[in-house]
Amino acid sequence: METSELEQIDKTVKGWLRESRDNVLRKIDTRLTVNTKTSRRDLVTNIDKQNEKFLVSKIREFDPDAKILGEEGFGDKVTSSEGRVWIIDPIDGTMNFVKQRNHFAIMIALYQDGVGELGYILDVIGNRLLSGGPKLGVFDNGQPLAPIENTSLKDGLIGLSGPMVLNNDFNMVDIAEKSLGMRIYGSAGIDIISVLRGELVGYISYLKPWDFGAGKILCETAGLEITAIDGGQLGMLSSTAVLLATRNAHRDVLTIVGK
Ligand code: 2AM
Ligand code: CA
Ligand code: CA
Ligand code: CA
Repeated sequence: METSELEQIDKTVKGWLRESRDNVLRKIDTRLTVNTKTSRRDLVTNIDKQNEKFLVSKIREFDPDAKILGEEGFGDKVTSSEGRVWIIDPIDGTMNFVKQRNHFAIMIALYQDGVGELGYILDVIGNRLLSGGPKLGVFDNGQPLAPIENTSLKDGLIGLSGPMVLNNDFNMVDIAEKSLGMRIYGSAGIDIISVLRGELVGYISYLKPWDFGAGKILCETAGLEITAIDGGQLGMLSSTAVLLATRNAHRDVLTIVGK
């Protein structure tokens, strides 16, 4: 896609995100309908569903030929990365949303033939939007993102997933011990924003395409490494343990994992 076209799309998506945030904030103090999915820790609320429906309808109207992959299933069954594919996570960090009404994100990504074009992660309560892509650059609330220092694992905080630490998957306890400290935020979007802003040196979690779709585009553009935890390539439709980090911390983690 051409830069001028991407700039036009970028303005449009930011409008959807403003509206989407307003919708969520308007209902944040109402009683939520909460349902479980695969386990008692895997939740979906009426707001997740409403927000996905809202974003799907905006995308359909704007880009009727594209495919849409949404976590809650209001998009399409997407089995190939061909063509234009929009990926939506309407509320990332649903457990935080339910228990804290804070520390959750709305995420949107646009891929063309498997190549990331635009990514958006909005920290709803913090009102912070990380946005952009390879042709536009990365922006933090509209300002060019500050350069990210290539910090090593031993000199930084690492964002981890609770279940991975509890099970010590991939030597997660060693990884935490080698760092200056671990943080478990419970939202991939909030973790990825923190890595982009240099507050964390990396983030590791089992993720689905809607969890890392936007983050992959922003991280790659910002010069961070993002791969599967064995160092293998991360396709846009992968569901796997994901490692994103500065170059140095990425290397440090792979060494501990044994790759
Ligand atoms: P979600 O809130 O959109 O489901 C911590 O739970 C992070 O991992 C969140 O970003 C969450 O996204 C994501 N995640 C991925 N798979 C999950 C699962 N099976 N249960 C809970 N969270 C999951
Ligand atoms: Ca979910
Ligand atoms: Ca998610
Ligand atoms: Ca979600």
